Amino acid sequence: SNTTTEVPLSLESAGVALDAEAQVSQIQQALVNNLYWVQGKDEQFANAHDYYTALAHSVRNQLLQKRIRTAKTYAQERAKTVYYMSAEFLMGRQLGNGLINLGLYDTMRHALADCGLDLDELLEREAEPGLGNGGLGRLAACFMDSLTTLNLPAVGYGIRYEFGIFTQLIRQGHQVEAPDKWLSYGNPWEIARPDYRVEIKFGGHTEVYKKDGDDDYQVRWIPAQTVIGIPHDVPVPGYGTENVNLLRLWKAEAGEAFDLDAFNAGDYFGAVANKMISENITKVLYPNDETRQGKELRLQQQYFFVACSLQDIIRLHLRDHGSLENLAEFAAIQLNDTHPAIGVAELMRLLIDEYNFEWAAAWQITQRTFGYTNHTLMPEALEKWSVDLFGKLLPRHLEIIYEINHRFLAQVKLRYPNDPDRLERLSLIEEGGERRVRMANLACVGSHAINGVAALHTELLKQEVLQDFYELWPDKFSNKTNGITPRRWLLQCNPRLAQLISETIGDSWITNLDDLKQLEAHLDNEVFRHAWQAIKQENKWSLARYIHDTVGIKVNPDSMFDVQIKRIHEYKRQLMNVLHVITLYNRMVQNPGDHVVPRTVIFGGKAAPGYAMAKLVVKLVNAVADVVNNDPIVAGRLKVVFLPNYNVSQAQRLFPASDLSEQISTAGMEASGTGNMKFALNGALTIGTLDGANVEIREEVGADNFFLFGLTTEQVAACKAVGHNPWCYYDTNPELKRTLDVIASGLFSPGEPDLFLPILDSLLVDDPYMVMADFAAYVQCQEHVSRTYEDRDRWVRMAILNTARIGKFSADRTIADYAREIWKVKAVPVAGE
Ligand code: GPK
Repeated sequence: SNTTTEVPLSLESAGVALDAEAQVSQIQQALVNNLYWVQGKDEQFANAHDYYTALAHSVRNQLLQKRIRTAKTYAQERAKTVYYMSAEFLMGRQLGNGLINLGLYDTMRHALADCGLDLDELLEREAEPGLGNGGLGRLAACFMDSLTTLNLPAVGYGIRYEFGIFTQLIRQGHQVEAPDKWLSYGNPWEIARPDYRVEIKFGGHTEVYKKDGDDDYQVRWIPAQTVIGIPHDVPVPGYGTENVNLLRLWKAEAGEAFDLDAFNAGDYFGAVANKMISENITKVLYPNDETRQGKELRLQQQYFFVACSLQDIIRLHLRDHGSLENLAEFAAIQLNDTHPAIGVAELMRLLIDEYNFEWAAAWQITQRTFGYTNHTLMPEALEKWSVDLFGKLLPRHLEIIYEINHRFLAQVKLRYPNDPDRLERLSLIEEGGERRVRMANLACVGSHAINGVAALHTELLKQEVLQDFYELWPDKFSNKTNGITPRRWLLQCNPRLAQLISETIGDSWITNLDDLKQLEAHLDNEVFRHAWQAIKQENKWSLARYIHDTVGIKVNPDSMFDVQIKRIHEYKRQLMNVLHVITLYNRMVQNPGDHVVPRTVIFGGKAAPGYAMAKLVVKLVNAVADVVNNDPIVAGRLKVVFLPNYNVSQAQRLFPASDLSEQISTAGMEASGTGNMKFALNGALTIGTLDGANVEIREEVGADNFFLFGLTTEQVAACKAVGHNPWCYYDTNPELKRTLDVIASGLFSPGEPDLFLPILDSLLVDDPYMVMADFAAYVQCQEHVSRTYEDRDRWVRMAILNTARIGKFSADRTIADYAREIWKVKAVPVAGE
């Protein structure tokens, strides 16, 4: 073979149209060249991972080519750019997505098969980049896909965690966390850019000084330590476009200057040890979802990536526009929750201390540049940093926050002269006890736009969590209902269904999801319905195989696949789902001969390592599975599966194979949910409460095609107001009583009778998530679900209608709304070569 000929390592892109055969042989040549020249491997010794890497490099090369042309076009057009700042980007694997977006998927499959390689197997070699916890991080990833697909100039700024979300192991039914060494075989998708390094300060003190030739006093920050940020760029392709945007993730390294003293003093080891402290900043993702960690390192992470990103934005802006005066005309910075909210103070610091702006001018630029998205109503998730810690780490920012607060509260006082309580609530500083900086207040004051992520959530924000800000500035508020990318969440994860849809209505749905409505015209076509059902069945078979391979449980692919996959949280009520499973089991034990609709109840999700109650729920699911799956009375009519280590890759297997989507959070607690959208897009029916985006999903798909149950937000509030008494449900509902009694009996915890007492206590003492109150309605609704599933033709029709009517929840729609209403950015398509 001619492996040693030095030819370019990229695949031919567009340009001269190659015939299929020439394209295949060129792909093969590129792979062999990659193996040889990039990885130093002979074909003979190459394993599947080597081929994966070779393929990844080939795809990356093409993306880089497009990226370079994209950057040129954006600069030439002086385009306004979106900077999406997020502490998390849960991107999922890149290779399959890259191939699809480049339109190379099928060609590549054939080219590989030609050499005896299976594309699916190579795709499985890619490590999962788990740089996020759950919904918030995955939303950022879907947004990046849509931004590029819509040709909007955008950069995602975040953190290159060396360890992503932990790997979840299950040992004796308990969750055990293992470190996620996702970089151990290298990451072919990133390019380090040491040439764009920036320096970041921490700690120390501030001082007043006089600038040369200036009468005014200035403040300067004398840090105790500096850290270097190195950008790592990941190209983000869009579907069917030449544009390629960038995800720019920052890695912390030791500064060169600070250790010199130590070196000079002969303290070589001390200096190197210091280096490690700096590098800790981007070492690991905090695995808490919706709970704050008041840890110093977490604040360091937040400030680090935001400060790096702002320097980068300013460098680019000055390159193209010369002055920061017009920053807001060319830059829209979106804060994904409060994690990057320190950016408000940092931009003020940069403008005032480094670029000599007056306060008023700097403040105007800052407010016009930032937008803030809130993702939760849960009070324990609102970030607040101790003033002590803040001042120690960011002394200059604390001064600036005090000044922002001073001016802000003066303005509030004019508007509400005799309302000290309101002032106290609006203040950026929480008083009483340990004083704390309220990051949500900082984000609200520093942004021109504030949004929630579903209609209900935005309404509740306005009425509750951010009520005072809403009364002050109603025009700042808007709703932007979340969405998902149909490329990853249908085209890529469910190729069979995607093909059936495209054969039926054409493929415009891929970039215009509303076009799925055309499927409704085929509802009465029996051939179409059968094809639809057959695909779901095939997907279920393939999931059944995966379940058997991973946890050794044999499930019946003809049973209803009833699936709840999301982070484990009390408010998401996985517990209520388990209680339902136990109730079904009790019925089988009591009346073994009764007719039942077979179910496979599947759970997946990680519990935060410090969240004891969530971890106990994981154990309960596994314990119930042990009993139910091994009791001959059940006779295969009920199976319970806990799939360990739920992540994006696993999600891509689960959504296409699901019949029933569990969206059962306590009303008023789930800001939006996005898994709910992925299920419906793949033709699963939802059992759900009127919470988050469920409300809008039900509106879209029709009440007849959605299994609704449970208290509304108002009813939950009313119930709590009069004093919710969970005991009365226990006393009056014999099935519920029996279910709790069985847990208390120790059936699921042999040898450890008290193991689940905390769960029973929580249910019977205060039941803050209203599991007891909603239980009867949930069980009754589940019976309705079972009866409906028995009428398979009716079920399939409902499933098709769910897919057909889910178009609103495309992230393309969400992003178009942000672009028009908040960012004021326009598409800048890159011309083909
Ligand atoms: C909200 F506040 C948070 C958080 O810390 N992490 C997180 O994943 C989720 N979220 C909400 O819980 C979901 O309802 C929502 O769909 C998602 O953010 C995206 O907006």
